Formats: sequence, structure tokens, C-alpha cells
Amino acid sequence: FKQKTAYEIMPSLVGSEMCIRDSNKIVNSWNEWDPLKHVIVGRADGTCIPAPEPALDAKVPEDSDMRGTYGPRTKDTVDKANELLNNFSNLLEKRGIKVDRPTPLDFNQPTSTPDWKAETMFGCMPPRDVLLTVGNEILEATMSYRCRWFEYLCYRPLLKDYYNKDPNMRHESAPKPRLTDADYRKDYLSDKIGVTKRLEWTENKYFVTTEEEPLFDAADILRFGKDLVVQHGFTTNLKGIDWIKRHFKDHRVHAVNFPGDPYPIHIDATFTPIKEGLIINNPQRRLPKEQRKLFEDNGWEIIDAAQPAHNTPPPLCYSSVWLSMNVLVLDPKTVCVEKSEKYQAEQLDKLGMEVIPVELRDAYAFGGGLHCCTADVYREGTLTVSYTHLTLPTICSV
Ligand code: DAV
Repeated sequence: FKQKTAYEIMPSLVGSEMCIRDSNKIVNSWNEWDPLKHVIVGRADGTCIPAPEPALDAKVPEDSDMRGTYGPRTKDTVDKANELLNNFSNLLEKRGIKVDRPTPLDFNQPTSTPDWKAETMFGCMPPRDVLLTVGNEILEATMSYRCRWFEYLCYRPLLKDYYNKDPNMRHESAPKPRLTDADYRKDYLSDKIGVTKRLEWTENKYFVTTEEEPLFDAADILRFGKDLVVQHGFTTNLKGIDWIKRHFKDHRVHAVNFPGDPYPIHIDATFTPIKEGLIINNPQRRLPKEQRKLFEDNGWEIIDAAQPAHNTPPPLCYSSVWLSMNVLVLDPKTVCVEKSEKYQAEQLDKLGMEVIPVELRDAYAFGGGLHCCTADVYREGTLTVSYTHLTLPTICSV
């Protein structure tokens, strides 16, 4: 007589509090702070500055050194970024965290679908943008730039392996979007818009992407156990948020937005949970009062993040100086902070965290910081309920 496992008795227990880790369990991560055991770290190989396309152009600041240039990044900068990413991977491995790496494609080649053509792809330094891990599921995001439409392919060898080894893993892919011109607002492309106008548009939730079809990047989503917090902005539209809500039926999905960011893409340089009950928020992009209520009413503290140590991003970088707060939490007492970000490190130290300095600034231009260049595979812990008395904000229609 063979005793049945909990899964066999009740398959719906998988991923729930009652689920005990077995050696076949590869994928499990419910939030941003439980102890990290297995992670994907990106690579810089072959990263391109993508050719102009509607949504990307809207993100490149008007005075950026990237305007009017595209193609592969130089070998020196790629080598340096890879050195830093490799060092970061080694550091994680020394702490007992398993690290996997993606398989880069030749990004310097045109891609197309029946609807569009793009001159180049992007790269695979930031897996966080593409892969969303929720419990035993890894979901490939729709993405919202044409140059990133095929990026999931870099992660397929890993996902295939996890899927083969872990009988409970769910490998999901959101519907590939068509990304025709109807997905983008043309008037967002003008060089002459200016920051004041952009801020007004952000405040009014008028973004470069339309509501033609569901769009989201995985880096717009934060996981708080049973609650998913999703930024509505350039890379994620309301239809995308609604899709996430329908897909994760047992979760509560909360749409948030951050006036104050003229280029709102990805939530992870804006709003960063550090541990249960504590979030640091970009002081230039504060969560509006009525949206803070959800967290504060449930005992979560939202504090201003420390100032970045730099006045400007490194050369040819899409992201802002606020990658300072793009930290990777290893467990509720330990956090990786970029080595030069002394103010952010100091703040987290004062908050009682052990801060591990990690040099990464010379890799920022390849797709972001320490949170961006990683994607969770396994964190200890089970599904917990973060908010007990919340009212769900309804997703408004447009
Ligand atoms: O502030 O430029 C960067 C986020 C990258 N994943 C910013 C957002």
C-alpha cells in the first residue's frame, strides 16, 4: 500500500499553505521578500539599443543620448555588464541561492509578424520584465514593445527544464498582442511634448498605450501573497490588468498609478516592498492618498525612499536615477543594494536590514537594476493573506 501524497488526495492543495516542499518542486514564489532559494539572473550578451518604435520612443527622455541611434551596444560595455552580472550571480550562489541564466538570441536581427516589422530586438538582461512567478506558475507577459515580442524565447530553455522536472509547475503565456499602430497613441511621439504636459497626462492616466488589447510587462506587478499590485502606465494598460485579474482568479488584483513619473514603466523603481508591512515609495512618485489607504488600513507602512546617489543615469540608459531603490530582497532581513547607492543602503541599514552591496551601475543601461536583472524561481513560504479588511478598487473602464 502506497500512501497518497497531499497532492494526490486534493490537487487543489498545490501551492497552498498545506503544501509541503518536495524535491520535485522547482517553482514557488508568492511575494517579494520570503527567503530566496532559486533565481534567474539576466545576461548582457548582444543587447541592442532598439530601433525607433511607438511605445519605446515615448519612454526615451527628450534629451537622452539614445535618441536617433540604434543597434548593438559596444563590446566593452557588454563585457563590463556581463562581468557585473556574473559577479552578482556568484555572490548569490555563495549564499546558497541557485542561479540560472537565460540563453541570448541574436538580438541584432529584424523580426516581424503579419502586423509589423522591427529592425532589432532588445536583449535578455532584465528577466523581471518578462517573467511573472506566482506560486507554482511562471507566466510570460504580453510585453508592449515590438522589439521585446520574442524575448520570452531566451527563457524557454529554462522554463522547459522546470516544467519537465516539476510536475506541478504551470507554464503560462499571456495572449501575444498584435501591437499594431492601434495600440499606441501617435501624439505621444512628439519631441515637443515637454515634461509638464507628460506629468499632466500621467496624472490623468493618459498613457502612450491605448486599450486596444491587453498589454502588460511583468515588472509592473508586485506580489504580496494573495494580493497582486499592478501599475497602470506606459507598459501595462487597464485591459492588461483585467486580464491578470481574470487569470489569477484566486488573487485580489489592485491597480495603482503614480502621478509624478513622466515616463511610468515598471513599478520596481517606484514602489518596493522590503518585508511584510514595509514599503519604500519614490518621493517623486508618491502613491495617491486614496490608494495608500488600502495598505495603511491593513497595517502596512509606506515611507519615502532615500535619495539616489547620482544626479543622472549612466550613458545610454533608459531607466531613471531611481534604480537606487530597485533592490533585491533575499529574505526579510537581507537586501542587495547597488554599491554606489549609499543613501539607499544607509536607510535600509537603519531599518534593521543587513545590506549587501552589489556593484551593478555599469549594467543599468542594459535593462535596469538588481530587481530588474533577476526573476524569482523559488522563495520559501506559502500563500499568505496580506490584507484582511480591504475593499477592492474596481478596475474602471475607459
Ligand atoms: O525609474 O526609469 C525603471 C524600471 C526598470 N524596470 C525608471 C523605471
